[in-house]
Amino acid sequence: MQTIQSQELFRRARDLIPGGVNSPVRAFKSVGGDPVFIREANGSHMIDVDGNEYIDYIGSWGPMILGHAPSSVIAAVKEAMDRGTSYGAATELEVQMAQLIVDAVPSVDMVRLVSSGTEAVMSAIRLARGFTGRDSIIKFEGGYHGHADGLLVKAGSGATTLGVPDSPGVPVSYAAHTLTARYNDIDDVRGLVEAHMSDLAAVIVEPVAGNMGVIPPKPGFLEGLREMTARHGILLIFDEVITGFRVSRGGAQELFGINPDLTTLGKIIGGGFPIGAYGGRREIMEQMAPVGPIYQAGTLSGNPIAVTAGIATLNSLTYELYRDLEGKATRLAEGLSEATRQAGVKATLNRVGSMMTGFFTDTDVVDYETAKSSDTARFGRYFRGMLERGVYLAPSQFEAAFVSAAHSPEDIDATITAANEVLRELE
Ligand code: KE4
Repeated sequence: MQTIQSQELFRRARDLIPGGVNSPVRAFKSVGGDPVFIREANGSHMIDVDGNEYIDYIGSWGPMILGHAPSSVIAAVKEAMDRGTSYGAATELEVQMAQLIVDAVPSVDMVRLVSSGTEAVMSAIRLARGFTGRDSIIKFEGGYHGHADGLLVKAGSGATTLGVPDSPGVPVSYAAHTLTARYNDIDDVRGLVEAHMSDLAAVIVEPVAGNMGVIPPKPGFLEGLREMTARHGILLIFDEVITGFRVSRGGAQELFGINPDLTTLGKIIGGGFPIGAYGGRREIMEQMAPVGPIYQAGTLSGNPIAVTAGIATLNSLTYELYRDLEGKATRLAEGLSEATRQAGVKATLNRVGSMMTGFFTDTDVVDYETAKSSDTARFGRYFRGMLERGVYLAPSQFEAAFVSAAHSPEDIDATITAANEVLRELE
């Protein structure tokens, strides 16, 4: 596989953009080698600037549940563009999007659109603090909720990948209000709540962790969070930026039957355009300006093109699509697990719906510590072997792979074949 054009672009990019990328995890730093530069994508495939073609399991880190450039979304966006790209004024499209989210997400009575998941989480935390009059929050070690200052404490995803889970530049005074607990350890949470309950505004959790690699909630964990927070007037925030419309149409809260007080969304609801959203109970949401006193704003919030792409995407997410995704993801997970057994390689695979992560370890991966104990160097060699065989996984152990509606049985079989080859030779 030759990557001459990518190498030249990476050389130029590093001179102009920190690390040559606009988001750190794209730099391949933790898996070794240099990133390939993508020229185009369609369906389940991406093609790089040297013409190499890949079966794509990043899906833009979650948004592309339909696959790349789905015709329904592209047609809707093209038609919308002729009416202008941004007005900075209210539109019917935003009403339609709000209705779609309220109808789909069980706990959401009202919703506000913003332009990224980070912005959604930042706003939800401010709302929780303003609604409760309290300052502290609990997040989980390895949880990633975007890069707002107070959330870059023991953060997962790229922060862990690059070894900066507690980023410099965050004032100690900010981080002091962010307490951290172990994921899937309700007793650890209970200890923090009992010690800090008078100052706790919220607990924020990824109901299925996606930023330590995929880690499902243990039975009773989310239920325990719900019961404990309700009892102490602490708001429970489900960060469903990944899981929203991913693990089911109503997200993890529908899948597990647990209603948080606030929900953050992103990724899929924008169909590949910049978007985020936060929503929840009416009495809480009506604390937001201009109805209530808590402020949040955005030039491109509810942008008509992003919302058009989001509406076209959500309108395609049928019951049959999720059933099809489950079948494909099951087939892939079983094939990959069998490949590691055949190769005699110690590995475990975590999956919820069409999001999954393989870890090179023989222990169950249930939290940040067990995720970090896996052999990340071996993951890097596996990643590069798969890339050379035309399979593009997430370039980090601490991310999720996503199956889309566009992945064909042939894609799944080719991926399993590539895995068998790579694992047989894996050091
Ligand atoms: P964005 O600001 O990147 O749109 O969303 C932040 C965010 C919030 N909450 C969760 C659960 C998230 O996973 C994310 C962002 N996800 C990462 C990948 N795991 C985005 C990819 C990147 O950082 O380049």
